[in-house]
Amino acid sequence: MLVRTLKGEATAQVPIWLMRQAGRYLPEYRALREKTGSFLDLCYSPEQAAEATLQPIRRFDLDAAILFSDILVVPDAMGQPVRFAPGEGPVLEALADRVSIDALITDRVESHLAPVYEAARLVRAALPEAIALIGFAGAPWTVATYMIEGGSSRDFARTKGWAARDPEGFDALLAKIEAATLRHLLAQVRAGAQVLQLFDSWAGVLDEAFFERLVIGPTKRLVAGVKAEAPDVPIVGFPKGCGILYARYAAETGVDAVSLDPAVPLDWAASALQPHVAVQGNLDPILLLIGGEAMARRSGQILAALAGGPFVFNLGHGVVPPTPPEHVAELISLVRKATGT
Ligand code: 1CP
Repeated sequence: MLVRTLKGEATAQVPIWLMRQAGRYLPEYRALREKTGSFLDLCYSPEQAAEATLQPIRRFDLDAAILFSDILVVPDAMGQPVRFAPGEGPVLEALADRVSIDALITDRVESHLAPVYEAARLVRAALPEAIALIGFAGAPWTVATYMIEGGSSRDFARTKGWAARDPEGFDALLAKIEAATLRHLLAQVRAGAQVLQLFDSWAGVLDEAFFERLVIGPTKRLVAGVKAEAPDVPIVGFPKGCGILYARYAAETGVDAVSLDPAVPLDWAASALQPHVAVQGNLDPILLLIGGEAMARRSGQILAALAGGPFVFNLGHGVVPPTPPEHVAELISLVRKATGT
């Protein structure tokens, strides 16, 4: 059902899955995490990554599983090692110059990330047929920010500075990330992924000229690359926080669907986006954390505005760790009841 909805078919039911539906808010994930080494060790252990992917599926009536991995496995595969320091987020040795870009390798994605694809195969084999497997990657701009800043950032000053000062060097970096990401997405499809999502978490910090060059351009080329090999796999783009630039993203990149952050107005999404692409979203994860009446009211508004066209219920960003799992069950049940499924 998810696949059909994302391709724009008017399905009778509204599919639902949640970004970060696996992870720390689940006690069984915290228990698994105690038995594994680092976060990356977990991502690279096929049985354990498959287990983390399947945990929310066992607990909840979801329409899709998203492979348990991370967007930063791609720089790791390109020869820029990533580690996740507890409580600090990702740490990479920041790219410094053209020489460090030239040293990146794009052709060992399939071998370095073989355990990730093995996890996808295990998950697909264990999933009921009606539940879709979603593969994903970071979009090149967002991945580039981590590679240049050496981790998370507040202002992306180094990355934007590089893009402005040395456009050819920066484009060479984006082209390398694009090539590695295309290989990563296609390998996930070969391993059983039926939907792909591109996370462009930092698309919202760019002006329109940068957005066109650093978000729309690379996304359009990646989508075309995937479509050439896997035309039947729908692609969801998530250019978080980009405001009315969602309209250009939906019209120009070739994605089948856009995932909306919580700030996108519902009526605007219905009139400006939904005629062109399927939409997914956009409950504020904090309302899932709070639960109860506030969550129910806003979910009703989202469904009323968007369920008339191709629509997938989701959050506007990932589940936050203190979320009570019971609220997830409550949300799914209210979406099922409201849409007669
Ligand atoms: O167990 C832990 O403590 C590690 C926490 C964690 C988890 C559970 C990280 C570290 N990544 C993940 C898994 C993850 N990351 C998934 C799994 C599937 C699911 O959704 O259930 C996905 C899709 C991602 C994607 C991801 N990683 C994004 C894009 C989405 C978003 O959140 O905007 C980004 C930006 C990352 C980078 C990342 N990974 C982890 C951290 C702490 C960060 C940095 C986030 C930041 O800079 O704020």
